[in-house]
Amino acid sequence: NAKLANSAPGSLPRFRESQLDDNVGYFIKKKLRIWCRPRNCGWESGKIQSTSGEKASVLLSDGSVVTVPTQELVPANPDILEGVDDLIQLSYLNEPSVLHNIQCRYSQDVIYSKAGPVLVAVNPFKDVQLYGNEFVTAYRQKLLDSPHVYAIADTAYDEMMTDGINQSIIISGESGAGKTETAKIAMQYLAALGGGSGGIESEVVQTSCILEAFGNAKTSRNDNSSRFGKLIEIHFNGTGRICGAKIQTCRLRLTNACDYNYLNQSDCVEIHGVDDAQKFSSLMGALNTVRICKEDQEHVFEMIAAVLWLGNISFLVIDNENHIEVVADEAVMNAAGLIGCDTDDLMLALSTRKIQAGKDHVSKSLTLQQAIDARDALAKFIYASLFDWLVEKINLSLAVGKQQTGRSISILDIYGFESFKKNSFEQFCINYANERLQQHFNRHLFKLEQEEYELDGIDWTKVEFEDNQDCLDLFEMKPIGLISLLDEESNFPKATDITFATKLKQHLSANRCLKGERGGAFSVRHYAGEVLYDTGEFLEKNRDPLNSVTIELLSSCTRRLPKLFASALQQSQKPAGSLIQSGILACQKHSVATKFKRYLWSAGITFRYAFLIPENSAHQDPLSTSVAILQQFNILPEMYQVGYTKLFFRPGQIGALENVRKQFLQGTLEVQKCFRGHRA
Ligand code: AOV
Ligand code: MG
Repeated sequence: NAKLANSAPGSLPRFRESQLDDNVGYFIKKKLRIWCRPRNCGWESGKIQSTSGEKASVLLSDGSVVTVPTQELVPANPDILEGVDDLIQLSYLNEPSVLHNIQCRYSQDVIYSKAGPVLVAVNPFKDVQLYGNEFVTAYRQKLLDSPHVYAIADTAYDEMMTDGINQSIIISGESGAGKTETAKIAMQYLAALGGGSGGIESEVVQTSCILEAFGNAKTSRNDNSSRFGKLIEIHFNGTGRICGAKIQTCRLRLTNACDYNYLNQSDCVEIHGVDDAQKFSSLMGALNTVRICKEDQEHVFEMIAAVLWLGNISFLVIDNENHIEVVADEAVMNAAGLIGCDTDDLMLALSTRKIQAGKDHVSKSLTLQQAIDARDALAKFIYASLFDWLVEKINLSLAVGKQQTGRSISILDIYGFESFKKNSFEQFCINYANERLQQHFNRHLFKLEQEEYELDGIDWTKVEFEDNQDCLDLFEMKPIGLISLLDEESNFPKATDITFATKLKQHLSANRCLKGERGGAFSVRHYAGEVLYDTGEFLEKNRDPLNSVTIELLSSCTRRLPKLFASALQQSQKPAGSLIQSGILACQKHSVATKFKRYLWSAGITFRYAFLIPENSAHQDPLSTSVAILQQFNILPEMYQVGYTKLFFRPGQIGALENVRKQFLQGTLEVQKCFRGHRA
């Protein structure tokens, strides 16, 4: 069940596989291990016994002998490298070696590994003894240096404090991989480091409880699946104490109304091992912590109740054309009471819409399907607005006393890649957001990095990685991409899910990432695997079905929140286009707002250590000075390369340099203290 939090299995970058090529003879002679995929499924390790033409006979570890094409053999690492902390330490960096190393660690409950500057986390699905005050202290004091979220957060904190540069921690991985838990662990560490007397750090930590209570839902892949993406920005003052925080969310606004009323429809209202009463009391505690007053807390639960009652509203078909009227039962009465309007007005809003006839507006009865859509749209709107309002409240509370210090650490946690048996519009949006994040990751980790090596004339082995630009183009190209075609069809009155699917096949089949399927289905080849989408309901979900009668009704409600939600909607300057566009614009803002910076290779590395070298060499040209520094630190030539403008270090070297620097500064401080003492 293991999943990689930072890199879903399908998204492992395609490392240069170090094929055996001409070295087969050497592997036979030295009896070295190799990896092969004899049955075209999992990787197995074995030793080559002999070769004949293009085929090799391999003795597997279970004693069986198989024949495999020689070019499919991949070298295995020597035993001495088994379970190394950092995947970069592996002599052969290929898929089976990476997976084997991670599995080997995981079997001993070591869930974290490193891949250069990236932390790879595997979901343990149980409590592992790796967190808490003792570990926080150990990582803070650098007594522990094994890969950990704490170490990542610690580095971010140090970099922010020493260089004054804002930091970002980006967490990616498929649904259920452990992103949200990882984000919370990072937040806990930062809260422990930056805790002061104000108590804002505990507010920051408790925001997760509120956001999860309203923004998460059970899916078949994750009992506590985030249905929104969030970027938490934690602000620090000059002495490193937390002085405020800000949360931005991008939410699909697509929470399925079926999940509410129909909470019973999913057949799973309980989650094994989860105590709802206890969770509820934590939620109330958290609402108090972020200063949401008792009255507002009541309003929140009234809105939840209104959403549930709305879901129970039913309709009666009254003519041959499927027109309806609303059944006047307790559901509609309770819903109206909770939002503060007349029952008749709510019934009218759910059964009619206004259309333009010449200069006038006339009322037109809704059909059953239209009425169901209108009811669900209202429920979704109230729920989504409630969530946004909560985020706003939390932000207000977190900003209390905030000074603009310019020092912050941001943590990005989005909804992870999803592939179910049936995938609809929600998965389409979620997977698109992940595709964008993956590109951000690829660009910063591989593309920009390698471009920099090239510019600086560094001799390195090019890392092949799978660029997902084609897939992004499939979604984003204008005028003909998945999103623009979807918008076009959504605005076309006669369009159906099938006409949409047909258009996709007609216009987009040239893109290698799209595959037309039977009926109203299509597949997309995502970076993390192929997903089959069913276009059923795509158009409705993409349209904004909240009609003007409903909005008017909400603005005339006597209750504060519905009124507020309606005016926020009227005021919001939505970008032209549909819901999906606004959702995606929000996502883009986040991923652009979050800059991934590879800390090892930052420019300006060079003279941070210059104070340690002899006076005369400090006046030399930059290159000679740099080399003098490296010699001073006994850094071996194979641990770095000299570029035209920068020095490039192998992982770990900067840490070593930093330690020496710290010791030196500490020593200087001690000497100064001594000196002052003598003078006194
Ligand atoms: P996700 O955020 O990546 O999925 P979560 O962070 O919600 O996944 O993790 C799913 C579940 O895995 C949690 O509820 C925990 O039970 C367990 N888990 C994850 N990390 C740990 C850990 N470090 N220690 C113990 N248990 C853990 V989604 O939000 O669906 O994409 O949208
Ligand atoms: Mg999550």
